[in-house]
Amino acid sequence: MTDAQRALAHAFPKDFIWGSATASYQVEGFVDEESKAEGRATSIWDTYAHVPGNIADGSDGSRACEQYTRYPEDIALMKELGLDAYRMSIAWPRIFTSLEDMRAGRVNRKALDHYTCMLDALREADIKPIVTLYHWDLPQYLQDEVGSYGGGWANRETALRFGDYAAALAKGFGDRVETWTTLNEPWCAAYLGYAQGRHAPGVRDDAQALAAVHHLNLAHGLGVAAVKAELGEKAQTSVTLNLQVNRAATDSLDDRAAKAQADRIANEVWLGPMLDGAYDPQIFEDTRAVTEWSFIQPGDLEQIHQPLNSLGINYYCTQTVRRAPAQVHPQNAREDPIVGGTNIDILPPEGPLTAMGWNQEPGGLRDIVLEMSARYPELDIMITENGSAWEDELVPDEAGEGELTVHDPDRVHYLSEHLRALNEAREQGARVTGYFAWSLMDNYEWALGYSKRFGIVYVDYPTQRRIWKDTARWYREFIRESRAA
Ligand code: GBH
Repeated sequence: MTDAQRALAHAFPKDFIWGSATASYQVEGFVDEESKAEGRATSIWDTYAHVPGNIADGSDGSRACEQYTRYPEDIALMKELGLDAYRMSIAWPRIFTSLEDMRAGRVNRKALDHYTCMLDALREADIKPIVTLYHWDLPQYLQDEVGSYGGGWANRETALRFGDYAAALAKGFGDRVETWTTLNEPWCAAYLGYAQGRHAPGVRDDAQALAAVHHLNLAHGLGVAAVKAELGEKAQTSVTLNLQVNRAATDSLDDRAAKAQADRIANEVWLGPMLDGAYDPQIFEDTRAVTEWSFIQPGDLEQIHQPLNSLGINYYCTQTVRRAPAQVHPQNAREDPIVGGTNIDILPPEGPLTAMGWNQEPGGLRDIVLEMSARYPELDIMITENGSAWEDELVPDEAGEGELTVHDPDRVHYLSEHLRALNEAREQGARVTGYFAWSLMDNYEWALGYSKRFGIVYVDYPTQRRIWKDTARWYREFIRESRAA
């Protein structure tokens, strides 16, 4: 750790929350034979992963990091890292294992017991759980057509059922969980899932994607209301958004208008209803050719607009946009057009790029945090994900006999530069209360399978060994320093 990094650690307040994040389908495993007795419905990700060609390495989440059974070991790991908090998600398909059970309100006791034990183990380790209700693993029975059901998030039913699911979790874990996050990155769920088809359920239909946007908003509102109804004011509520940081390619009016339009379809569709109580009417104009938004019903906006305690922001990179010239950029021609934004061109990112092909621009984190903090001064802001993938290589650890490690200076650099940018925002008055590194360990990177590694800890999948990368050691030291002096 450099002196500058040490000084940076000291700049953070003593009660700042240092954490790390994962998601159920990405780490749990336990979906096959052994899990049958435990009860679990198929999720849309099982289905999607089994379609040849959908996943880069043809894999699925059936084993992943086996955290469902290995959580005691993983909590010990968190403890050793010195984490204050663990951001995890609950698998909806484990809680209600069939449509019949869901409709009858019959919760799967075994899954409830499992998460209860895990939450108790976290409490024992003095690690605060930040629980996400939905991180993309929708039960397949809500996607399949049965009566009024089916279509997943394109169907209003799914939002209504999410409200029941949230109530069941609040009832089940209310005395063990303080911070409840309704959704993780509804942008991905709606647009990657229903417009681009790059995520489950693999639909490519812009009108369905916009219906999904609205129903995810509605689900959020119903979820917050259900949690508060069950637990009252002791429950802290939040939502996690991957707010896009769009930069205009030039200062021209056209490019700035393209940026504003990209911001609306990516960010304002959530911020407006959830935090301001309305959709920006310009969004309806932008998407006129796609849908008339007739799925919005009277009372929906009031339902969606619930008071929140905090806003979670996931931040990875920025993108540069411009008004599409008559002849569309060849790079963009391959890309999926933005919903309602075929006149927006996304420019290729500029290096040095991560293994995901994403640019590294810590200033984007500072900017979005300052912007949100100025706009919503009453909300705490948590960085619920931030991290990077690199071509990690296992090598012998010179320091430990026979041990292995990964030297990942690029990841340490990414992390420290983003923390520096975050601290700048903080020092300029932003109300940031926590930071969660994505991810605690390498895991199932969705359509990229196990080919991309975001962990601060390496997972050797065949043996399931957890191996500390340099970043893990660096983060532990950083956290220690921030509490010292
Ligand atoms: C998060 O998604 C997820 O919450 C998490 O589950 C996942 O493992 C993690 O990040 C890493 O991917 O695609 O080149 O235009 C992040 C998804 C990242 C989607 C940035 C949009 C824009 C860059 N977002 N991305 S690009």
